[in-house]
Amino acid sequence: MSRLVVVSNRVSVPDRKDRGAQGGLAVAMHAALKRNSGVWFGWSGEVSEHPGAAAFRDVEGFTIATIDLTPDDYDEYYNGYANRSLWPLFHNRMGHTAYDRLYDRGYFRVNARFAHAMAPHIRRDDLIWVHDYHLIACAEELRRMGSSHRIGFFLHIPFPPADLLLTLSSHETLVRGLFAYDLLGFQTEADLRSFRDYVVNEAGGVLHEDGRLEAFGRTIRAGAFPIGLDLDEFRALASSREAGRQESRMRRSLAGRKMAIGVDRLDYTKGLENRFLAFEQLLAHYPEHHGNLLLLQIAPPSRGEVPEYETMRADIEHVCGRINGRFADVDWVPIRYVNRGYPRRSLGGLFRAAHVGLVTPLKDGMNLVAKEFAAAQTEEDPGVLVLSRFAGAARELDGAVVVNPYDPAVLMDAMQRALNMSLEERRERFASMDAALRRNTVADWRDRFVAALRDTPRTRLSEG
Ligand code: ADQ
Repeated sequence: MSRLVVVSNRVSVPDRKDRGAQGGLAVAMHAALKRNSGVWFGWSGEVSEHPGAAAFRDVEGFTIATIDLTPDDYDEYYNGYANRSLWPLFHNRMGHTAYDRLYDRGYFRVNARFAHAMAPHIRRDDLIWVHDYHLIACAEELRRMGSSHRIGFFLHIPFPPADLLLTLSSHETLVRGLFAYDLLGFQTEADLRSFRDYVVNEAGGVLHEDGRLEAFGRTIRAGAFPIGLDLDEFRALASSREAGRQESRMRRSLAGRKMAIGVDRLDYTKGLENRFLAFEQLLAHYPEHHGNLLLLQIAPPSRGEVPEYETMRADIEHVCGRINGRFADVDWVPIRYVNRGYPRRSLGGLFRAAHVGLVTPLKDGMNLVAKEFAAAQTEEDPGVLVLSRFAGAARELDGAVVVNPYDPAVLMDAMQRALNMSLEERRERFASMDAALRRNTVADWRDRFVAALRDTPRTRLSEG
């Protein structure tokens, strides 16, 4: 069987001591790499003036290969084009998008460096699977070097509408880069539609009846492959002793009050400010919640070197402080705002102690926290998930209360409804979400993508 080569910005090293510390995605990739004696290739996380060749190390049954970045690479490719241009634009946040030629050049340079560093280590029959927006241009460089491998790409974040993509001067270069792959995977049908729309209406491409897309002299396949959860693993974590301890600790501190919970990286796409404003309206409209309800928001900071994140952090702290000042009493604070991450085991316990899960991003590729909240619930007394319609997860989790996160009044109504929902309705909703989680686990997602990639015909070099 052919080897699997996974390429992503960061690699995840298996942790034998604490499997629960790894996300489901990492665990699923490790299993596939092990099965295929594969290689996981990515950035080491180190920045150095003179990065050498790739460093290799063998872990349980597969190989990890990493390269360092230079300080310019780090600024232009990682903090620049990936996190200040592509990330905001692909999440419909044009106001946060940086347009900077230096970033463009840095991105394509580093993508080429990835390709050159890995090329000597790829075998003839390897399947190559590239992940996410950091490395869109990787395959094109491999093709330039003569690669005729089957190469697939999965985009973990949304694909933007054409009008937004067109604001990037490098839009055509990017999409041409995507056509160097054999198979493209998106989180949802809506993302796939946005991509097709660009290809057909902006790039003069053709959508064939069987779904293949033709443009830039190549014909490729593209499909929706929504990512799933390692359901058994997460359920086991949520039932672990540590989760139980965290749940009891939380319940003791709640002392009979109800709790809504949010767990997000501190990111402007996650809709935290709107969530807080909606919670404020809830307290203003329904005084019965005073002293009887709290919002626990866990939000570890991320991307602190990107200026937009600093501004957003200050804005959120301001809103949170104002709301707490307005409503708090000597023995009750409405929002507990926590800027640190918790191990996934603990999160499972906290999710179980919550009556409502608030997952209200303004835009999100999938959002695994939504699936994790649903998975952690028990049939006896399930909590209610309030979920943004703009998260990919909303297309699958039809048992959630689906909301428009931009409108605080809508969000307030949804919270009130969730807090007062009958046990019968909560159980029905839980059953429907449970079925959706079972239908599509992270292993199903991975296997479907790899099988589809294996099925694509090998690229003829004259095409490349
Ligand atoms: P992310 O934007 O990182 O991922 P998400 O899918 O919500 O977002 O979370 C990934 C993991 O991080 C989850 O397993 C979650 O438990 C953990 N996590 C998030 N916040 C945490 C916190 N405060 N403390 C501890 N752990 C936390 C990108 C896309 C998503 C897509 C994933 C996978 O942006 O839309 O779902 O990739 O494809």
